[in-house]
Amino acid sequence: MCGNNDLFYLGFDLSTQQLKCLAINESLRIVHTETISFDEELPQYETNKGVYTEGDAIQSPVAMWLEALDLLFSKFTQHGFDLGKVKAVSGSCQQHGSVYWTQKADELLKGLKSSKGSLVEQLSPEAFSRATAPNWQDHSTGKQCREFEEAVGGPQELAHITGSRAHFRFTGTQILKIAEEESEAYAKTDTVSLVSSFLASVLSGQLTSIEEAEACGMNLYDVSKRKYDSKLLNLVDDDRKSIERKLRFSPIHCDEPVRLGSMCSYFVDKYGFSKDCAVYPFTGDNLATICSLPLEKNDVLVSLGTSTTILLITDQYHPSADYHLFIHPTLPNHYMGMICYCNGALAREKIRDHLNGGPTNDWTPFNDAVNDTTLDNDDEIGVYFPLGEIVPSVPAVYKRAKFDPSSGHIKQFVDAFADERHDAKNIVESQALSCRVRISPLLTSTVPVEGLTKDLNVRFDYDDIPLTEYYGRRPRRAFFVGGASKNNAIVNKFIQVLGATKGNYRLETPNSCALGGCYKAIWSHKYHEKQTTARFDHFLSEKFPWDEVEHIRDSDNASWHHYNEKILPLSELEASLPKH
Ligand code: XUL
Repeated sequence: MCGNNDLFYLGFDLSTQQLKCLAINESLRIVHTETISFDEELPQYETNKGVYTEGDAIQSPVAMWLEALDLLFSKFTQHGFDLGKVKAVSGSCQQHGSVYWTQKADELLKGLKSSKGSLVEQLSPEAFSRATAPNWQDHSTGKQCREFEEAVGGPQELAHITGSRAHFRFTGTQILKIAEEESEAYAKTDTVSLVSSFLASVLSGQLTSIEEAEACGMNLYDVSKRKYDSKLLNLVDDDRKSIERKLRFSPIHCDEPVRLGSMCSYFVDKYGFSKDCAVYPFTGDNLATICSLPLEKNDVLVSLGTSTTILLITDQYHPSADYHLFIHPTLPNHYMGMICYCNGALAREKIRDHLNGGPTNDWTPFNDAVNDTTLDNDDEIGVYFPLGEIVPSVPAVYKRAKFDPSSGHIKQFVDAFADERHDAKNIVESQALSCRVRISPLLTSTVPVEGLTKDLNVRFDYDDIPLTEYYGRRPRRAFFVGGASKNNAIVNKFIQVLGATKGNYRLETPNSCALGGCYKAIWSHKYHEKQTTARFDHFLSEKFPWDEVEHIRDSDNASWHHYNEKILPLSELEASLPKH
């Protein structure tokens, strides 16, 4: 089962502040890691945290990424790692960013030679019509976002087509802005890559198309029809053929691994790669994260960081303007749902500090309140959004209410509960419950619902579905990551509310993006070479280093049922909030 542990697979992670690369062996163990930190190791680009910020516009220099790549491979060889034993590479890149190539690019890529100088010397500036790539933190496309949504009838309609409503960072709105404001650069652009297809192009020495899962981060791709939407393309460019050509027509579908080519001779000659080393499509960082675990349909990954992010695997295309759906990068007919909340750790910390009488890092009083089963909050519901929230889409607001537990309807709004310990318990409950109700429509694993007395429709955002649906749908497994996943009080509450039927796990994920890239590389290669016929999740599950994952505990049914009672009141409370 271990195979030949002298053969390696590389997974890159080109993120905002650094380029990282991991090598794994056939047992999926990490055998080598190298990282280039942009600000520190390439100071000549004068980036701050990897980017240039000018008002709302945030960009990264493309030449810096090329230099980082050369530097990275030099480190591998300096440290004695034999790149000649690498069988295949894939990877993860920051999503949404775009690289603009000139007509000369393909020829320059195909002509890359180690004898002709470094990557940056051979490609920059001639290969690029813009020296920089818009970064996912860019906020400068408000006008273009409105145009996108108006073109198709509104945010929900755009989400229906492309998997997401319009977002500043999504590539379609970024390209439109460049077409409008930098007509010369746009006219000189022959090909637009995402960061992921840019890196795959450099490594394989030819322009490659965009990977399909990544194309779902552009607001341009019709997810159901699996092709770019003509109306949206026309919005970007009156000459639809021209933008189609720039995007290299169709993305690379994710149904089966597609071998893009071999590592180009530049890397073979300079760093000793084998000329057979295969390059497989790169994907986005969140998409790579789900590939770092053997996640199956109905599994959820809960990231309890500064913000709370949920990634889940679903076969339901049930889009919403409040979250994102992407085609799954390795499982055919599946999607990745991504729900991002603004108010995660920060909102909890504010209550922690109130309880402590000032800012300290002591979570004891907060955790005690969350764990306190004698603290009766069975008729209380509260939302705590010190920052404007994405889900639901509302401005910053705190609101508390008392409800009638027998009917579920709100009786009165209150300024405060009995004391602030109630806020500690209520914030964790309502954060977890918000996750639970938003993932329900995307789940297909159901449990029998007993003793249901109310069967009415309950609305959250764009979903108006029977309460029974919320009662019956439960995730399969829940994986907790991020800073607050180490806090047992918070995690246990999430476990109670989410009610995963096949267990709850906790893990550290310092490398999840690059590791997802490694796993994608090894599985793609073995599948392509007919050494396995297993689907990605099964292949990974069999070989997965489970010893690195902590099984926390199973969910208990009683707690899960208990939170059924708070679904209707939460929906009523959210309906009462001011809108953006
Ligand atoms: C996702 C997103 C970020 C970047 C970070 O939509 O914008 O997660 O991909 O690198």
